Amino acid sequence: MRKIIHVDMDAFYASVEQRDFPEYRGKAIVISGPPDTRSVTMTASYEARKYGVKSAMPARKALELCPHIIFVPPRFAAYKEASNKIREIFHRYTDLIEPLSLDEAYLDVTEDKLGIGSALEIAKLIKDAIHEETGLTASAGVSINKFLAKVASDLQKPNGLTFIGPSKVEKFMEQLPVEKFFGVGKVTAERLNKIKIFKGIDIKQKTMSELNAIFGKNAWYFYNLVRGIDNRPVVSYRDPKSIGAENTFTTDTINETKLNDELDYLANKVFERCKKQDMFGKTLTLKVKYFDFTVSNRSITALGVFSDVNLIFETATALLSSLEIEKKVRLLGITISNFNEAESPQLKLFGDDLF
Ligand code: TTP
Ligand code: MG
Repeated sequence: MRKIIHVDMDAFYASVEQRDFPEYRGKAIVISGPPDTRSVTMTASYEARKYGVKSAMPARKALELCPHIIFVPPRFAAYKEASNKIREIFHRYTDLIEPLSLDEAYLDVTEDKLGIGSALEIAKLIKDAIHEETGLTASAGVSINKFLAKVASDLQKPNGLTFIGPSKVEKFMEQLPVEKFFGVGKVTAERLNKIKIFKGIDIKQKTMSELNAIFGKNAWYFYNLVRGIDNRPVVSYRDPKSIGAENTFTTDTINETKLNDELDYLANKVFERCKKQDMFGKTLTLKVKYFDFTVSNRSITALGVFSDVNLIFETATALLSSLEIEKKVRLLGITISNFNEAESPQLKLFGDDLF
């Protein structure tokens, strides 16, 4: 049985602003561009949420809902700094940390560095340390897998701590409304409700073939999930040396269009991974494995970082043509390395990891 904690900061950007600017404390604020632009809100303080203001709505709408709301521009460096601090706190207890965004991470504390043993106790210590050292509050969920820990962290926000112990997992999943399930958005939830699926138990009562018809390739995931099983590991992203993607062709090919299409696909995949980990490197390596299993690698180091999908694609195609391929290709791969975190042009804001 694993011990997983999910930590998520409360109204993260807004809380940092309220911490740093006392005049915003206790006030309805929203992190966003001005309302007379096409800006979209990033987050709202809990005071503003009472009026229905939330993330990802037009700034104009936020003003309509709450006429006295204060618009605050984002200060990403401050959020990044708080994010680094909370990661440093996590590392006191485990190195098995999977950040999902600046303000959110999974921790696997099945074996913790200090030998504390109780995941609930560790979660308390982490929340206290975060409060003491950053002046911000976090909510945490503690359970036996990632799914349950994440749902739990949301149950008693803000400043919540929710534990779903092994003996409570089955009941909890049966009662859980489908819209709380990972990957089930509003549209899917409505579709499920139409076929009388409202809660976990309604999924549990379906046969595997019925689930196949409803969820397609994710049927197994849901079959297991309602039984309290989610075996996705906590994957630590800390300081990878390289980020890459490769793919073997179904049939070996020397066709230029096919090779370039594949590079396009790989460039997108690598770029998504770089974004997810907020790591952009200066060196791109193209790997070509031929039908006879011989391999060529070509690398190029740029002056700046590969922070754009087209640049990755164009560089990879240029490297491919420099190889003057004369035999059928079995596999292509693109890898980015040579990271320098300080130069990362982007901050990863939020993300998910199932679909
Ligand atoms: P969330 O954790 O989703 O939200 P939150 O921390 O503001 O509030 P909660 O207490 O409900 O957890 O996102 C973390 C930060 O990411 C958030 O403060 C701002 C940013 N963000 C965006 O910029 N755009 C978005 O659409 C969302 C959802 C978040
Ligand atoms: Mg949050």
